[in-house]
Amino acid sequence: MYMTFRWYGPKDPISLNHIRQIPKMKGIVSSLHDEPTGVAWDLAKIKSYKENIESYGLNFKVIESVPVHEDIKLGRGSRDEYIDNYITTIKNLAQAGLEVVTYNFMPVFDWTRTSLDTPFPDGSNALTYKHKDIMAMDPTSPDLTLPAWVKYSNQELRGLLEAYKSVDNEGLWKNLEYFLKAIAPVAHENRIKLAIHPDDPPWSIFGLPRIITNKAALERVLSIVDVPENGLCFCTGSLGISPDNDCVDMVKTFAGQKRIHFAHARNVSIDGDHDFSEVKHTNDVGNIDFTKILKAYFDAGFEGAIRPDHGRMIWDETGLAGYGLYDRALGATYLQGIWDAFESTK
Ligand SMILES: [Mn+2]
Repeated sequence: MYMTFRWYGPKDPISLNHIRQIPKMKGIVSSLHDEPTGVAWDLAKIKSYKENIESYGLNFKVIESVPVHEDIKLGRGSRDEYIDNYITTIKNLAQAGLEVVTYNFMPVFDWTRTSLDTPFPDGSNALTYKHKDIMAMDPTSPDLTLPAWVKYSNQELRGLLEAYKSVDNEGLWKNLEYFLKAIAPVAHENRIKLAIHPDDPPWSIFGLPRIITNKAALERVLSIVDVPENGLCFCTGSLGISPDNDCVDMVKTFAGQKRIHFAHARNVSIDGDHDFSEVKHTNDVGNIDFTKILKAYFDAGFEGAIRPDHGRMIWDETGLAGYGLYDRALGATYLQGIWDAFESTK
């Protein structure tokens, strides 16, 4: 395992210089954030982005993410063009020396929360989700903006929601299958590891299909194209908010099969039926015990990247919700400490 940190590029308020000061920080996870969804990434741009990161003594092997165009998820006629572009991007990333491509297959909305800054008694704040608040929202209301939503115009959003009415869960699986059967063989040839991120939260919102929600779904993804490169970004913070999901068991299974290519470490507290808060990484709170999770990775001989996923805002820090410096740095050192204890006593 090696420790990484997500960086949103030159516009990120947290600098590479600060990130490299975190103890045992080895690498950066990032993306060409200015590229519109669906285009093929230019090799020269990838190379110069990578060189900049590496000039700080950090490696850059993991892309998070190459976004999947909605036309691919919807199975529209234009998807082949976008898949061709995705293939070009995979080849260019391989040529530039990248190793892992993270993606997700969530329709329209990426990770969704109802509050970005719920205050906690200790003076910190963090992201939280209340299902009844989501259910009361009209996603096409012009007044409504929720965190992490792709910024579609109101009209585009209405069009997309309408289009998804004809795509149920099984339809979305078919479209994922079509996509993976096209790109996984290319990833295999080019030694690029594909890492699908589970749906966050792992249930349907606004009537949209969501399919990457549990162990059976992860098994199904891997079976679509059974090559080692077709794998997972295992996110405890997404899968762990469903009480039916046993994350330790899943790490044992999928890391054991060498199909986890990237690990997200986020602790979450289940506050009620479909309600949750993101909490600190330590095992005195929340539903994820990283001593057990990391032991499962350790026993499986996991060699991939891990990163502290979202963190709280502490010490009066402000910035990108979930992506402050301080709490994620604490998370990284906590996780690294657990790992080092396993290493030194094996
Ligand atoms: Mn995650």
